[in-house]
Amino acid sequence: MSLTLYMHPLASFCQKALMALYENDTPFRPHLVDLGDEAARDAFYKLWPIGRFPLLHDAARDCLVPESSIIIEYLAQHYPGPVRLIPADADQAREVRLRDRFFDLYVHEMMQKVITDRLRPAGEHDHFGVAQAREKLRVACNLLEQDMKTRTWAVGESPSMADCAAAPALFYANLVMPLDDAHPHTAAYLRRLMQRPSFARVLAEAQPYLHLVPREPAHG
Ligand SMILES: N[C@@H](CCC(=O)N[C@@H](CS)C(=O)NCC(=O)O)C(=O)O
Repeated sequence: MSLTLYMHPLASFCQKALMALYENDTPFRPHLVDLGDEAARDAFYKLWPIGRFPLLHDAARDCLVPESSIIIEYLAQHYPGPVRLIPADADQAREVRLRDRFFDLYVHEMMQKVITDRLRPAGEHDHFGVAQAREKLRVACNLLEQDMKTRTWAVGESPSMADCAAAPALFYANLVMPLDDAHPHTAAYLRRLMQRPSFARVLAEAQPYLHLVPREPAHG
């Protein structure tokens, strides 16, 4: 087994890469990084000074692959399986990449902004930034809601990289802005994603840590 994934089961972008690995039963060694542990943090920053995970190491090709989308592209190229997360058709592949960007930039990062602000010390909150992120998240979900009226998956008839991006982004977004309230088709899409065995496994592995997600805004 040549692949090692530096990750944490609670970390949403790691969940995106994990879903892709589980979709194809790709063999890999999970390396859990506890960023709260100084030694583990230092070791990880030595590998990848940007300090964000997931990070994939492939001993067979002697390379490090950061960034969840690039990891999925790498797996599709070098460790393909029966589930084609990047379609062979160039136009469909571009559509998948567009949707992947949409979920990362306008759903995932907006959700992250809202949740990580809750971890800031009193007096250091970015109320303006959080309000902006909530509004962008709402607009993104409005757009998605139109699409999901007629779609099962993000693009085409089978799950792709875009669905791997959607799953954790929508799972945590739902904690910040309950989707059933105004986005019923998006909520139904999230339920489909949660029933997909790959993401169900991701969530089962995150379960012991989920209580660490701050649900309520901190004061200050
Ligand atoms: N664009 C990156 C984002 C990765 C990211 O934000 N990872 C978070 C965990 S979900 C992280 O490493 N946070 C730790 C930190 O910022 O210190 C990707 O797609 O992999």
